[in-house]
Amino acid sequence: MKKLPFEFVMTSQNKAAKQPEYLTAVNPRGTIPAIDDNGVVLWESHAILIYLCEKYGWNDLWPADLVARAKVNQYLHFHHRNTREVVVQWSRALWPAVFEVENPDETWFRRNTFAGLQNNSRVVNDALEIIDRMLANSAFIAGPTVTLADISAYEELGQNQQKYANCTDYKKYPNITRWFIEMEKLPFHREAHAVWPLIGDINQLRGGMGTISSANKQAATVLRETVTQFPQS
Ligand SMILES: N[C@@H](CCC(=O)N[C@@H](CS)C(=O)NCC(=O)O)C(=O)O
Repeated sequence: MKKLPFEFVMTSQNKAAKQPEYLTAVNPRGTIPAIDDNGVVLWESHAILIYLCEKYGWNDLWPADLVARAKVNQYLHFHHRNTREVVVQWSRALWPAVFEVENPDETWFRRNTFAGLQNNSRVVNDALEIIDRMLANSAFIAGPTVTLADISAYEELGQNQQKYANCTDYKKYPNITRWFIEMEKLPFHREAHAVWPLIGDINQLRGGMGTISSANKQAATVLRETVTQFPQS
């Protein structure tokens, strides 16, 4: 969005990110994303986003005004144990395709999905209802314009839409649905999310992890080509 040049390094959350060199030099938690900004190494997406906004003065996304910033922060704290749980709907729909298992039953799901994430549909429904209510009061999550709150929420929710992964039913949430349309208008939306249409409806996914991996590689090429167009400082 800000045309800041960067080098995108693709890794794998289950392999490369769990190797001792990544755990020691980048992120002891072994998760992605992480950033290395000339030796400043950070992990946790919200910490990375705030660091970049503060470094480059992107006060539209991370307002300088005390109260406006507090509203963004309010959402960012809410995100982790609420919106983030939507990932369960993604993994529940995705796991059978990854392992190429047809018609898995509940026993299979119990064995193959994260224990703490089972039966969480109430958390997800509550989170979606709360976000929908927030969006009833303003065009975006923390006020009248796009902020880090929207970017964080959208990365979790946007991919599950019917036209992409198709694993969350948003019909009950008219404000979220309206907000999706606005988020899609942001600069470089298509380039940043090239992987979404490439993977498509995950209920129809064929080829398991191989398909997901090649879609990610193709999307990374789109991203890298886009970044080459940005002015170098
Ligand atoms: N709270 C973290 C979540 C990071 C996270 O869970 N990343 C996933 C990929 S989307 C991951 O690396 N998972 C591997 C694991 O948990 O071991 C953030 O916002 O950066």
